[in-house]
Amino acid sequence: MRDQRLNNQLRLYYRQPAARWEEALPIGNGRLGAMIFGHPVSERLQLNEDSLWYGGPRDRHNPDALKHLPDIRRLILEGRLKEAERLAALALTGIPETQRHYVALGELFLRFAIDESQVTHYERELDLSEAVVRVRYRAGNVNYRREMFASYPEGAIVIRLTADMPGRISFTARLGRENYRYVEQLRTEGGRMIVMSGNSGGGVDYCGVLACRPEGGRMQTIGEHLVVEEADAVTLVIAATTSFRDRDPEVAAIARAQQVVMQSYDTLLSSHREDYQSLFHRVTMRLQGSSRSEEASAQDTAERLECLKAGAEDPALMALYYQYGRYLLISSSRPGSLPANLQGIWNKDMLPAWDSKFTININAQMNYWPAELCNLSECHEPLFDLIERMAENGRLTAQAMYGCRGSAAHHNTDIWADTAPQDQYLPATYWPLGLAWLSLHLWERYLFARDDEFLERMYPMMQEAAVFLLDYMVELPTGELVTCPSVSPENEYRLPSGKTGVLCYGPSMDSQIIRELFSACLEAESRLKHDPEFAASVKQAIDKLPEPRIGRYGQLQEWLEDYDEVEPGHRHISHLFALYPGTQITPRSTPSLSAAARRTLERRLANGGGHTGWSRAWIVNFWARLEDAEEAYANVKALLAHSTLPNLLDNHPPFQIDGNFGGTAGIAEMLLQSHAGEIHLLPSLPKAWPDGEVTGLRARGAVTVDIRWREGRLAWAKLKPDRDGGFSLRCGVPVAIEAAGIEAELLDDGTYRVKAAAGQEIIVRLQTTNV
Ligand code: FUC
Repeated sequence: MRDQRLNNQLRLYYRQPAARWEEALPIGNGRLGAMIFGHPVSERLQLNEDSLWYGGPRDRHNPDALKHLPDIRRLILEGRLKEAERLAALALTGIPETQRHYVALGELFLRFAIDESQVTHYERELDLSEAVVRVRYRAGNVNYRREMFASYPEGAIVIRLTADMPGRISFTARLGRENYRYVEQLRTEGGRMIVMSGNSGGGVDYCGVLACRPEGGRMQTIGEHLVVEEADAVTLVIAATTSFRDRDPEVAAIARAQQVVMQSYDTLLSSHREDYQSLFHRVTMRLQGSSRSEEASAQDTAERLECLKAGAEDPALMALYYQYGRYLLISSSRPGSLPANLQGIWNKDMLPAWDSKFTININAQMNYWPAELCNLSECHEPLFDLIERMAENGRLTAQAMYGCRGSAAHHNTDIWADTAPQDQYLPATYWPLGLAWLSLHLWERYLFARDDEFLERMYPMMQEAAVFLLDYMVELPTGELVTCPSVSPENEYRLPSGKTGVLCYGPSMDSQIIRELFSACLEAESRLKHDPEFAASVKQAIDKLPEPRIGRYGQLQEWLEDYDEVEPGHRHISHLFALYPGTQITPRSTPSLSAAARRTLERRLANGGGHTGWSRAWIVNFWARLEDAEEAYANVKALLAHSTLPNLLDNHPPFQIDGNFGGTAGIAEMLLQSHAGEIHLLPSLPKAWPDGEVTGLRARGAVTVDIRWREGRLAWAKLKPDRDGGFSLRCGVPVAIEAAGIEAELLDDGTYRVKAAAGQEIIVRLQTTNV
C-alpha cells in the first residue's frame, strides 16, 4: 500500500455531487464505462458499452470514384480547383456519406430513502491509485458510503453500498435510456435483476443487466423497479454486452452479472485493484514547485482548477492531470476492447458530437500517444486490432476508389473499420492517409518494445499502407512524387489571385507521413528481409518525396507551394507532423527546419491556434520536442485553464478525450524523449517544476527510465533495458554513470554511448552534487 500522502495526490476530490455531466466522474474497464454523479438521494450512473453503435457494416464506396479520378487529378494539377472540388464531392463521397455512430447504453438510477435536508459531511472522490469512486455522507446519525469501480477481470461494474448502522439502506433502482425513449425491452427477472435489451439500428443486439445482492433486509421487484428495504449492505452489479462479441447478449450479460454478484465484495475489489494497479503503478510522478502542492491535494479539484485559471501555480495538479490521462487510457482501452473513441467510452448521447467515432486525421492517434512512453503498452492493443480490420477493408477502398494495390482509409473510421470517406466536407473528407498514419503506431510499438515477433506479425499492414501510397502518388514535372487529390487536414489555402482552395497535391503532412512510413518500412525490411522488391521500390520513391520547405514568413510550408492559409490560426497543425509525432525534425539534426517549426507555432498561436483541447495538447508536444520548456509549460497551463472541465476531462468543447491523452503524452515528453536515436533526460524541464521525480517511463529501445531532479536540473536517473545492447544517453549536465561492468563512453556530440545487458540497472548521477 502506498503512503497516504501519495494517495491524496492521486485523487479527484469534490464536496458536492455532480450537478451536470461535466462534473461526474468516469470509471471503465475498457468495454464498460460509467459517469458517476454521486447524488446522495438520487444517484445516477450514465452507462456505455464500447461496442454499442447504431447500424451495421456497409460497403459505401462510391462506384464512380475510379472513373473520375483522372479528371479530378488533372483539374487539380491545372489549378481548376472549383471544378475539381465539385467533381470530387460527386464522385468520391461515400454512399451514404457517413459512417456509423456510437450510442449510449443507458442509465442506472438509484433513489435512496433518506431525507435530503438531513445530508451533511458530503464528499466524493475518484481515487486514481485504486480506480475506485467513493461517495460518503451522513444522513441523520448514519454514515453512508458508496464505492464503485469497473472491474476488467470480472467484466462488470460493481457498486457497494454500506452504512455504519444496520438496516439503514433502502432504495429503488431502475434502468433507462435517454429518458426512456430509447428503451426497447425492459423486464425484471427472479425478483433480483433488471434486464434491458434491444437492437441498435439494425446493427448489434445489446443487453444491459443490473443484479443485486443485499445483506440483511428485503429485496423484490415491482414493475420495472428493483426494491431494497432495510438492508445492512448491498452489492449491485452492472453487466452489458452486444452481439458484436456475444452471439446472445442477453444470455451472456445475465450470466456475467449473476456470476459477479455472487462473489464477496472484498474478492471483487481485490481482483480489480490487483489488475488495475499492475498497470497504473508502473509510473509515479511528483512535480513540486514553489507552491501549495501538499495542501492543494486536500482541496476540491474544481476549486483547484479555478485557482489555476486565476493564475495560481499548481504543479501537483499537473501531475494529477498526467496520471488521470493514464487512468483514462487504462479505463477505456484494454486488450479485447475497442480503442478509445472521441469520448473514450464516456458518451452521453444517442447522436454524439462527431458521432463519437474514431477520427484518424489526429484524434484517435492522439489517444494513443501516451501508450508506450507512459508504460501502458497493453492499452495500445485495441488500436492494433482495429488497424488489422481496417487493413482488410482498406484493400477494397484502395482498389475500388483509386485502382491501387495495398490498403487505405480516409479521415474517420467506425466500429466496422469502415475505410470509405466520411462526410462531404472538403477540408477533411478527401484525405486517404488515415491508415498510413495509423500504421505508424505499429512501428512505434516495435521501437519501444523491440519485440521482433510483434514486428513480424504487424509489418504486413505497414507494408500494405505503403504499397497503396506507392501506387497512389503521382509524379510532378519536377520529378517529385506527391499525393493527389489530398488536403492538409483541415485547412484551406489562398492563391495569390485571392481565390481559395482546399484540394491539392502533396500537402506537407502527406509527404512527411509517407517519409516516416517508408523509412520505417525500409528499417523493418532490413531486419525481416520480407520483400526485397518492395524495399527497392520504396527506396526509389523515398528520394522523390518533397522535403519540408520553408516559406516566406520563415514558417514551415503547409502545402507544397507557399500558399497563405485561409485560417492562419487553424487548430490543425498538420504540417508539423515531422516534429511530432514524427521524427524528421529535431533541434540538433535539422536546426533550420526546427526554427521554421517554431515560427509556424508562433504564427498559429498569434492567430488564435490552440483553441480546442487537442490542438493545445499537440502544441505542448511540439514545444517539448523543440526543447522549449517554458512554452511547453505555458501550454500545459493553458490546456488546464481553458480546455479542461471540472472533472478534469478535456473540453474541445464539448468534451472530447483526445486532449487528456495528448496532454499526458506532452507532460511526459517534457521529461523524457527518445525519438532521435538517443535517450534524452529532461529535454524540456520548466522553471515551474524545479524539483520532482518520475519513475517507470519507457524509452525507445525497451528501456525503463526513472529520473529525479533538483533545483531545475538532473540529479539522478536509473535506466533499465529489457534487452542486451545499449543506447545513447543525453543528460544536459555532467554526470557519472555507474553499473557493474558497463562501458559508457562520452562522445563529441555530448551523449554517452552506454553498453548494457538486459535487466542491468544503470545509475546516472549529477557529477557536482551529492544526491
Ligand atoms: C476533427 C477536428 C475537430 C474535431 C473532430 C472530431 O475534424 O478538426 O476539431 O476534433 O475531428
